[in-house]
Amino acid sequence: MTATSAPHSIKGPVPAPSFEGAERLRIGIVHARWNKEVIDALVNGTLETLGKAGVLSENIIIESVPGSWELPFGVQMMLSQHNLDAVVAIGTLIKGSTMHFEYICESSFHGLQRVALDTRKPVILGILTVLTEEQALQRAGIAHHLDDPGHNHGHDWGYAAVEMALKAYK
Ligand code: DLZ
Repeated sequence: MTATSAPHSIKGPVPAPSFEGAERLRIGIVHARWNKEVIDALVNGTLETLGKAGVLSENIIIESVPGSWELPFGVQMMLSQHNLDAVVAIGTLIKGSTMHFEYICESSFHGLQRVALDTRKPVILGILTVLTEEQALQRAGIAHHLDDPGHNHGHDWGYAAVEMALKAYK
């Protein structure tokens, strides 16, 4: 390892051992439109692993909401209007100089969990909550100006959606 390369990390999930049956699944993505560059990378990362796991592109629907605050309602509406097996909610909250960040983080996290438990449908938490723009770029795998562009967390969310959708599939 050179002095500038990224240190070894043990964090992060391993994908489920099997995604058998994924071709039957219908998956939704609802994404916020704040911090678009990062959001685009995260949505693409999610789509990549949904495809790798075997979900058909015609069985994926994508909608957007203004910001992360609107994600719980957006997911609830999507679940009520479409027959879906899981939804990935994608947003990026970057801390500013006021308390806005803390309130939106807390409410959107609680809201998404509530929607999942109330509807009995898996809702995948795809919201980055970061302190700097740099951290957001790294967690979307697009910090190309660095030696290591980082890891696209959307990859983990796609796999998580398939795993949880298969668990809930009737
Ligand atoms: C207002 C706001 C702020 C300050 N920051 C973000 C952010 O970093 N990421 C995000 O997704 N949304 C942000 N928003 C917008 C709110 O989520 C919401 O869309 C507006 O307050 C309108 O309800």
